[in-house]
Amino acid sequence: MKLLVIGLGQCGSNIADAFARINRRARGQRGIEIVTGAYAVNTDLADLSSLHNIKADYRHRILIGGRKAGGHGVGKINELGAEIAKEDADKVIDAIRQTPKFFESDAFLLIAGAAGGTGSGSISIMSQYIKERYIDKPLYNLIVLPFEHEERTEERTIYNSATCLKSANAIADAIFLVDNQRYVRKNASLRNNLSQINSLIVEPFYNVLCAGEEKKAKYVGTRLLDAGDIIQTLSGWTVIGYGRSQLPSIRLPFRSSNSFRDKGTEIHRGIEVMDEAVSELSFPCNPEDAARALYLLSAPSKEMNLTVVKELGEYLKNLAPDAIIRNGDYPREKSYLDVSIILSELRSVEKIKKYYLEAANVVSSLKKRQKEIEGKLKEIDDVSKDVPSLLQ
Ligand SMILES: Nc1nc2c(ncn2[C@@H]2O[C@H](COP(=O)(O)OP(=O)(O)OP(=O)(O)O)[C@@H](O)[C@H]2O)c(=O)[nH]1
Ligand SMILES: [Mg+2]
Repeated sequence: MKLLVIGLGQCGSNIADAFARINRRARGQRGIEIVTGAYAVNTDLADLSSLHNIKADYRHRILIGGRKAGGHGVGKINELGAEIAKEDADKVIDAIRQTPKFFESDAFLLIAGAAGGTGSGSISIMSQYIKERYIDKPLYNLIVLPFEHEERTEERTIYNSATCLKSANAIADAIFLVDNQRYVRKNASLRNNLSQINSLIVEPFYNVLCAGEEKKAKYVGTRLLDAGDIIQTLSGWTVIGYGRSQLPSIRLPFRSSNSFRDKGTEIHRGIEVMDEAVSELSFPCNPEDAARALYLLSAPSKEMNLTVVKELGEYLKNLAPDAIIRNGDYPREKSYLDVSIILSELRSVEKIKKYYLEAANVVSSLKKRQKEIEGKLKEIDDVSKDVPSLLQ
């Protein structure tokens, strides 16, 4: 599957840059393309300059809101991000139109951080413009939710996240949810290493996107996972995850790979890796809430075995009993067994509900505070009425 990737704001642009990097890797290692074009859109000129993989011209690194933001961002005011996106959407559409391989793109992927201003405010607006223009192509969002410490220290964090999620959900065909906090659970030092988090965010997409693009028969699985399977799976709130295990480099010569014991080990290893994929999902959710799911087993062809694929399917069915499950096998990895999982059409996501509820409280407390301020200003006005003004 080939994506046309557009990153909005700093977070979105950095992750789009990471997609451009895995595309380079796919081209170098496997001779295939998984990204038809990668673009960064921002109100902040310095952030656009700091990217590494997206082409460095103005058509790929697009500055918006020049007059309103002066090249310095919108300071977390996502309403301003939305307004600027409406005014400058044409710049992005123009760039997309000129993508040389545009018609090879299977879908759009727009990316943003929910808690900021530019990306949070512009992702739904840009999605709307692009969708109106290209009605035939699916359009997905990938939205990054903030670290816990950001939620505690800045009131706008919750408000921006909730308004961003609600607006995006009304437009995008599916939204990949990514929780920054998930990546610091195991390794707290990652909090200060956004580029490493970004690599972890894009990694599960690598094999999923590559599998359907392989042309050589020896790399095409018995059950090929292609763009059609992925598009059929993606709908509404979505999470992605993957697990991997290094395979032992030497097989004991006296055991044939068909032996009962080897099969048991392979199944066991597959299940362990799938367990890891489920526990490393990009956003906290209950797999039972998924109405659609997909898994891809990638391993060297000699390790690939349909019994393992089938066992993994049964295992996933137990975790997500209501889901329609699609699957694929991909005989490409050299020394790893790798399982990627997508859970989609999640009917309930507790953490999103929490954002909505807390944002509603923020809105009512902001209204209350505004009323108090207006009352106090009126009080001052009232007591000043007998004081002459120098302006008249
Ligand atoms: N995973 C990840 N999160 C990021 C990155 N950069 C920023 N964030 C998160 O994104 C949120 C802030 O959004 P930004 O993208 O910086 O904001 P912006 O869209 O540029 O908007 P303004 O700067 O307000 O104009 C915070 O929750 C950050 O933790 C990144 O490279 N990777
Ligand atoms: Mg910014």
